[in-house]
Amino acid sequence: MAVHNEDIARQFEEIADLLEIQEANPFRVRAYRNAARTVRGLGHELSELVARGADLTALPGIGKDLAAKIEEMLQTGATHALKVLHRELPASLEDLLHIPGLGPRKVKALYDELGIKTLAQLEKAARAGRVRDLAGFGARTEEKILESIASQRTTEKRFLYSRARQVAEPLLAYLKKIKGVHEVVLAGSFRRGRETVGDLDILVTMESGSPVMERFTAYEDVVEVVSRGSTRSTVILRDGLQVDLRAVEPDCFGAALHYFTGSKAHNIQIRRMGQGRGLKINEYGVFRGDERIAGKTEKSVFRSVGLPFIPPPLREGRGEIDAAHGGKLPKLVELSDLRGDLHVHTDATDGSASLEQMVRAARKRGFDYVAITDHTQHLTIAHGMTPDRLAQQIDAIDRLNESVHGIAVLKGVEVDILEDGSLDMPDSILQRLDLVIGAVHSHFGLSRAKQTDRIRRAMDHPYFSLLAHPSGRLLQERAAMDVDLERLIRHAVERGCFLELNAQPQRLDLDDSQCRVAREAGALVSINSDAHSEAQFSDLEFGINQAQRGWLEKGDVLNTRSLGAVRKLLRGTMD
Ligand code: DGT
Ligand code: CA
Ligand code: CA
Repeated sequence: MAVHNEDIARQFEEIADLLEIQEANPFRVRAYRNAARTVRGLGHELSELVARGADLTALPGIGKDLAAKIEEMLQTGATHALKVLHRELPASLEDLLHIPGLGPRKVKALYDELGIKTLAQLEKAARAGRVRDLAGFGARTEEKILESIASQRTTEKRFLYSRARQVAEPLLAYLKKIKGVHEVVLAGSFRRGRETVGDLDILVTMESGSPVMERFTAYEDVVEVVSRGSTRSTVILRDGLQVDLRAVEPDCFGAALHYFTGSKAHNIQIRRMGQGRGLKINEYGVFRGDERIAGKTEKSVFRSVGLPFIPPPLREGRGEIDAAHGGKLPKLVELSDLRGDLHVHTDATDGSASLEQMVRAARKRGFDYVAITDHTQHLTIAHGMTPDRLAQQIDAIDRLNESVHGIAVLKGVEVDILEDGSLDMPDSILQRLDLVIGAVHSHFGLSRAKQTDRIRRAMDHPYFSLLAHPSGRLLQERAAMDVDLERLIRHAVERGCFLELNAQPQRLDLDDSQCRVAREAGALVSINSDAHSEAQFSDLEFGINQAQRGWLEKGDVLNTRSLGAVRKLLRGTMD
């Protein structure tokens, strides 16, 4: 069985969580967390590195012991260290840790004092009002626990796009190698670039007699074959992701691709347009009576109802058909339009690479500029910078700009927006910067009015340039803050500052509809990687997906501008 980096990272995280519950040495805990982050940030599968004989201890934060554990996991899928911990602590405690607001300390209190090991036990105790009396809990916490258990129950299991892609890529490569197979294409929500996907929908065309279905169901990561037929099979992969595979005739490939790309809402609207013209449109083609008049390509399907090609990210039934009809489809921003990245970390705070390494990696991607924006001291877990340390970094960037050619390094900071809306860094330092990114990292639970006011106040600060990850959500982990985002978007326009579309796959914040609101309000959006390692610049691809789903054009995006134009726009926010 192939062991992916994500599997390894998760086990390291679980070890860190369980060690923390055991109150183990914090340095040990941190070593595992850093290792998880390093593994996630790698551009290559560890299995490939090891197969090539690479020395894992050369990776940041990976010593001999962790390297041995990685090799153990690659060989056996698991590590002895985690098994030992599971003997001491029940594995189900991990589920408790996934409840927002329950960190290791609280989970330990629940376990030690109430003997709670599972979600079901937690729910029962919370219902009976036994949780509120524990030190550090209270009635509000108890209520929140019950809410999040209930919401976990009702939300279907979805997968982050990034995770789905990790699983899809080797599967697609495998399918392409099967004898007699021609096209292999991912359709569904994945093709539309949604931030999460429910399942993968793969279409293939092939010569008759190709063993594609047998080989698909025999894929090494398949744990369950739900159904197997000659034109359609469904399997479940090891991590729970479902995959539908459909074999289609080349003559109706376009119709099938259009149908299975969806969305359902979009399909229904297209089918209705067809009906208005006396056409029947389904996954087998476009028919007038019994005659198939289109369907070999997607373009032919759109043409049959008088429309130009509509890019998949727009196909959500949110006005794209009217726009296409009126010749008003947006010309979507693309990855190659980005000229720089305005949100990047280094090992001065919680990044894993040095200032110089990050700058070189940005230059290698062809960027004209990159902004270094490390954390401030209020964010202690990220080793946030004091004013003195930021001043040193500013000097270091000045020196670097003299020695590095081909890219401009902008001086920035990701400053914590404190509870009262003030910024966690004195003005005397902020004024030396090219840009100031403000970010909420605490007090997510304020009331809507207070939260909106807090952020507005931060935006009113004379040196505020850009609002990082505006909703604060972490997909599948933390809900968006209760905040009036439309108001903040309008405020950004009035104030002349900008909003981020954070490209980290778990953030993608702004989300697609918020991007669209920003565009309509005339606010410029900056698509930023928030890279914490050299490899994470490639997260920008996820940001571009989301931007496209939000109808953004090149002109709507701040960092498609030239260095000169960006400098000028940023200077506007800094005086
Ligand atoms: P997901 O998997 O929940 O992330 O979302 P999708 O969009 O991939 O949905 P899925 O996998 O259920 O179906 C794939 C596509 O097939 C969907 O986007 C549109 C098409 N489709 C599925 N069911 C229907 C239906 O009842 N009517 C129409 N018109 N299209 C459908
Ligand atoms: Ca799907
Ligand atoms: Ca499906």
